[in-house]
Amino acid sequence: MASAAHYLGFDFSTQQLKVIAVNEEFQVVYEDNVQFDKDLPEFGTQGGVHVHNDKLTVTSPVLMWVKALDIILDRMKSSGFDFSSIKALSGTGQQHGSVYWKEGSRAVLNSLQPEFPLHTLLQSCFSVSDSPVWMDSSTTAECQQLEESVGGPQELANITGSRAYERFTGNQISKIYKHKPEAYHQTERISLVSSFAASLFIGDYAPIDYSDGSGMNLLDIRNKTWNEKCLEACAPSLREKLGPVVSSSTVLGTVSVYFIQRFGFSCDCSVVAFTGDNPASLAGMRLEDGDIAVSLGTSDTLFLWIQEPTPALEGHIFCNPVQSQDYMALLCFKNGSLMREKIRDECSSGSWEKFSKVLSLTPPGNNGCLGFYFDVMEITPHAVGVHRFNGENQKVSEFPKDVEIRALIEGQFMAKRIYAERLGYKIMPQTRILATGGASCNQEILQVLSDIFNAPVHTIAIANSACLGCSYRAAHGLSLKSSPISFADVFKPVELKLVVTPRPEAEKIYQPLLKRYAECESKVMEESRNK
Ligand code: 5FX
Repeated sequence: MASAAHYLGFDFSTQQLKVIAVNEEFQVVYEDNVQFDKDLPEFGTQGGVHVHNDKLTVTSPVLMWVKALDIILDRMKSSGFDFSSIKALSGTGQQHGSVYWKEGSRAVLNSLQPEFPLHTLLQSCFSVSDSPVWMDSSTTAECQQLEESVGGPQELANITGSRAYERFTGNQISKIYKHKPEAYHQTERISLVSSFAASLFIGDYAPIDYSDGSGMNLLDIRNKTWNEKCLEACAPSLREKLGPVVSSSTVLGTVSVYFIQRFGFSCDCSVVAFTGDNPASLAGMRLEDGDIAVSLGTSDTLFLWIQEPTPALEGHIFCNPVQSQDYMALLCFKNGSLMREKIRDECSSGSWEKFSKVLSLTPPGNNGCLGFYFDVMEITPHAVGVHRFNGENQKVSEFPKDVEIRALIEGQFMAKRIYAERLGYKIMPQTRILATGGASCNQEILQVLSDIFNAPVHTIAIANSACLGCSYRAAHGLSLKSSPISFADVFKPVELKLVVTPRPEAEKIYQPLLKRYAECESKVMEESRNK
């Protein structure tokens, strides 16, 4: 691998840090990951996070992420990887999480000594050692305050692309300011997980990119500048602490001397702005206008490329990570895999095989039985608990096991269709659904997805789309320096595998059911509010 040129992508996700190297043909030549729970047990995380006693506050130790980078780079070095061949690198992080750099840290970043690992050098650089992450839902009060100060939820959505969400960074910063004022005042820079990781590579504070910056309830997604009213509503001096915002394909500079001396990186190795994991996945999947990507992982997400933002009260509009004048719509559902696994354990003795068999034997539409399964407070919609309705719209406390399994899967996908349509998405004859993530290998689950959307479902022969997307973004960002070439011109569409097509009777069954699902959902939300 000595002479070829390479591009690197890093993914600081919730449970692990991943790295991928691609060659000039964009084939993967190196891949590795560090699992936070297993490889860094000294931090005592579960699934990469600490859930606090209130069950609402969720954080990750920032030094765990730093140490994971030390480990992954050391392993790459031991494997003989030629760092001098890397032309550019970029990366991604779980969205919304925030990192608080203590006064004086910029000077430390500027002069990292190559004989020491980063976690030793940076150990006293953080004014908040436990970073709030996207799973946190403890900032309801801050959300209300922000929405009120700009004239209501729709107004906030019109400016920032989303109404106030608990996990969105502005509200998290506001909570830190209120509850840890001293730490806040000692903070010189606030980064997102993505820009924090980029900062490690450039040895300076890296700017936040437009796309990940759209997940903060602070950025005006049309002007691409911080919105003064939002900043003021969250915390004082926030503009200085956040620094500038840049387009997601900006070359921020080159790697710092630390990486040249410690690992043998070339002094010309460019660092392209890091972005959020969902935007990075859009790049990795090489999504085309009109496609709808459904990622079935820890959280389920659904995203699409759009030209015109139409912010709604549920869901998010972000700046597009590969074409900065365009946008992407995102819906995030917290009760994804963990909920499916829970029902699998309860209703099919922990076996996916039995679970799938039930799906193939039960009728589409579940004889009118509908279910809402929110083990933890859901993001879309804001509701919690398990709620079941029989065919007569009456609430029931239990379903037979096979009905329960189908109600869960149908409910999860009906919610996705309803919310995508509310964001302006229209299912057309040419609509393609691109499924990724753990559950995308389950054909019976995908059949339900296909039936409910009345569209064919394809899978993509790529894993780790966010991480891979960043190696592509690194290459694209670098090439933009010499010519204004579009991402789609550099990367041809990804190869898809058609897995399932909708059953002919599906649309007729699900059209009325979708309407009923939306009505029952209003009742569920009403109940959650009154709890
Ligand atoms: C998106 O808004 C989310 O909160 C999640 O998908 C995180 O980005 C997961 F890392």
